[in-house]
Amino acid sequence: LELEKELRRALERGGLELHYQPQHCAAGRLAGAEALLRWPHPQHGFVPPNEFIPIAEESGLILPLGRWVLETACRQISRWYREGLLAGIDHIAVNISPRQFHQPEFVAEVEAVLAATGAPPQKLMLELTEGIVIEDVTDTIAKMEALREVGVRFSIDDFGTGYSSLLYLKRLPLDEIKIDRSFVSDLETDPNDRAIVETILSMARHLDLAVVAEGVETETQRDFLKRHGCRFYQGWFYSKPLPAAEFRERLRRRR
Ligand code: G
Ligand code: G
Ligand code: MN
Ligand code: NA
Repeated sequence: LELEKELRRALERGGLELHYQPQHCAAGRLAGAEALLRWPHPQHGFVPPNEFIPIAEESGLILPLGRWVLETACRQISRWYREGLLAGIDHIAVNISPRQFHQPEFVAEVEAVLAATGAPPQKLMLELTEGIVIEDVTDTIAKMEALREVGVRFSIDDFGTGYSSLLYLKRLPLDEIKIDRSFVSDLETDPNDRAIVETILSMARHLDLAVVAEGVETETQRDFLKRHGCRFYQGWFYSKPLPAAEFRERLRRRR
C-alpha cells in the first residue's frame, strides 16, 4: 500500500521516466526500440517494473500510468519524427497492460493521444501480453483491427510462454512476435530451446510475421537467430535500455 501511494505520487509529480532499449536488425543497423518504464525512487534507487506494475494493475493506477506511458512515448516519437531521426526506423514499441487494453475507451484513447501528439501511427507498435488475449478474444480482435485501420501495429510479448500461444497466431491480426528471453538465454546449451526458437522463426516466416528476439546477450545467440531468419534483436549484446536523451543520440549518430 505504501508503494502504491508512492507510485501515485511519483506519477503526479513527474517522478517517472521512460527509457528506450534499442532493437537492431540482423546486419547491425538500429531499427527501433522498446519503451520501458523506470521509477527512480529517492531511497531505493530504480524500483523494478516487475515489482510495481502488478501493484498498479491491481489498484487500477495502471490506467493513468499506462496513459502517461503512451503519451510520453508518442510525444517523443513525434519530436524525433519531426527532427528527421526516425527515417529507416521501423517502430517504437510501447507495452500495454491487460487492464488498460480492456477499457471500453482504449481505441479512442490511443487515437486521441496520436492526434494530440502528432505521432505518426505507422511508427507505433503496441506490445500485448497473453493476459490480454485470453480474456475476450472477440473484443481483442475488434480493438486491434480498429487501430490497425489507423496504421498502428501489434506485437505479442513474451511469445511462447503462454499455454495457447499458437492460437493467437491463428486468430489475432498481429504484425510481430517477440520471442521470450527465457528461450534465448539457453540457446547455447539447451537443444530443446534451439528447436523451439527454430520452430517459432519458421512459423513466423510462413505467417509473414516479423520476429524480435529478446534478451540477446551473446554473439553466439545472435548468430543462431540470424541463421534462422530473425528480423530484430534486443538485448544487452546491443544495448541496455537508455534514457531518452541517450537513445536520441543513437538515432542521431546513425546519419
Ligand atoms: O524494464 P524491464 O525490462 O525490467 O521490464 C520488466 C517488465 O515490466 C517487462 O515485462 C515489461 O514488459 C514490463 N514493463 C516495462 N515498462 C512497462 C510499461 O510501460 N507498461 C507496462 N504495462 N509494462 C511495462
Ligand atoms: O517487456 P519485457 O518484460 O520483455 O521487458 C524486457 C525486460 O528484459 C526488461 O526488464 C529489460 O531490462 C530486460 N532485458 C533487456 N535486455 C536484456 C538482456 O539482454 N538480458 C536480460 N537478462 N534481461 C534483459
Ligand atoms: Mn515488452
Ligand atoms: Na518480454
